[in-house]
Amino acid sequence: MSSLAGEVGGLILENPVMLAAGILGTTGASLRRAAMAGAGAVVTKSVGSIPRDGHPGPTVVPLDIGLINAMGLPNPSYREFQEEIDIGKTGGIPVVASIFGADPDEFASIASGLTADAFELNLSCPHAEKYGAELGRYPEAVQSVTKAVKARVRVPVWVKLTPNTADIVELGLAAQDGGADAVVAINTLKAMAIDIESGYPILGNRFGGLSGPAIKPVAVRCVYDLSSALDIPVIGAGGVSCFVDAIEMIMAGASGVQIGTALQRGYGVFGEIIEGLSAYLERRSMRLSDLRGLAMRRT
Ligand code: RRO
Repeated sequence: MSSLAGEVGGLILENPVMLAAGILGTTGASLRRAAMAGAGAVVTKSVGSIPRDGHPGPTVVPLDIGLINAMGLPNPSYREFQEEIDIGKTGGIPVVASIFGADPDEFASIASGLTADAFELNLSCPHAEKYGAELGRYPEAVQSVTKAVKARVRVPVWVKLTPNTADIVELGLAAQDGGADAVVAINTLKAMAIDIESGYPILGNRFGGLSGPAIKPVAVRCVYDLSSALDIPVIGAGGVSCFVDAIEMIMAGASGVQIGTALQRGYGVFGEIIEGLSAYLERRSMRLSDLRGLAMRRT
């Protein structure tokens, strides 16, 4: 068996295939199940400083090409969430806490109040007032939030970037300047769907974030651009559904990949991707590091 083990953004992982922040990271039991299914690391649902119910429903629009969600950062607050992280840890792999706040101080106080193997800063949710991309589309905010969290924790800090910008590299460089250990690209693309019978937007929040196969080419392009410009690792997320997609991300420069929407098919997706990746490397007598950034060759 070819080894998929290695370092990704300051964490030593058995394999580079992770659970993305989102629906399955809301409980310790689901984090643990992802670990048991073979994930190399798991990222929690984003947590903030006070409990939030999230947006009014409907919160999800299923599409043939992916889905649009506007969950609205529902979470019980970081104080109530430590227990879930601790249960997730019994899966035996790193648990990365995704956190959100409205400013550098709020991010830093949440990070210092939680124990996790790493933090992923959500500076990219496309549909939450005062949070996510409302901060994360400004390079100065990305840098100052990252710097504030780095000053307060001793574990790796990843920054999840928004694709809803003219220049994602500018945001990646800001995260790097703030001391980030890695960037994660991408969060969902701002989107909407309209019910043609009523003439109203379907989502309770009107707007949401598009994920799944539809956004994979955008994610691959963002990973490629970021990998070309940054010195820190890039973790690819966005529409990765099978091992071919994972390889594409790695060839674009990704050090690891995160799986979200594809988990609608069940936890077995982790095993499929890991086995496919392993068999591909074995067939070609290659190591994972031989694939990384292959598409950046100029000759
Ligand atoms: O909770 C959400 O609605 C949500 C979040 Br925090 C995010 O980062 N991205 C997204 O598409 N939805």
